[in-house]
Amino acid sequence: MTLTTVDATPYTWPFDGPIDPARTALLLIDWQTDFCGPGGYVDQMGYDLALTRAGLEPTAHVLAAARELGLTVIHTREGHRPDLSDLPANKRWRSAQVGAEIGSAGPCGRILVRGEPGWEIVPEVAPIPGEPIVDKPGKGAFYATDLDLLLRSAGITHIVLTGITTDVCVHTTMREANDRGYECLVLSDCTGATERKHHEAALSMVTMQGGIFGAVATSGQLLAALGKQTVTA
Ligand code: C5J
Repeated sequence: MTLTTVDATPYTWPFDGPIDPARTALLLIDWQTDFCGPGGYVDQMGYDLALTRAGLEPTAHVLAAARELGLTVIHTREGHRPDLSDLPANKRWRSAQVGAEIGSAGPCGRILVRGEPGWEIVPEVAPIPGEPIVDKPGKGAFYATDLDLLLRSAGITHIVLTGITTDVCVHTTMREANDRGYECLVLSDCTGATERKHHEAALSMVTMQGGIFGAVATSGQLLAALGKQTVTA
């Protein structure tokens, strides 16, 4: 199987030649019930779940291809210790202002608390044995976690990002990865935000200044580069 480059924006990704599965990781960021399931954190705040769920199906196709080709697959989860000792006071306070206080009881258990039903990754893109799950207390997946160590130990230099939400945890993680020298690609239809305009703005920001944080492509464009057929609904 010959892998090629991705017809991405604003440049053909990656910058240094065809995709190398041995050096490329697929990152699945915070596909948790709290962010895309009924009764979770985002639902409790009153946002339209269709927006955060939109990327699930394309992500499942990309995940299947990545597993088949042997890419490193890493999942992340945002959440806090049950005693909330890793929850900054301002984060808690702000969540209370919008009616979904982190740590309080909701339909899916305590909001954004590790071990609760709402904190689990949804079945459509659930991890399988052997795929690391990185638990993070913040928005960026590199902060206060061993993600960088996992990636470097596996020889990863390139990262494909999927997940929710585009403008918060995906964007923060992409910026963190870019600063660490990883060559990043975000998949536009494998992400989603609580507001469409924020999703679009976040993707647009990636492409400014020649790809300030990396590049943007669709799942179809990535799958074509991986020699896989695009699945149309
Ligand atoms: C948010 C996230 N939006 N996973 N978290 O609070 O993007």
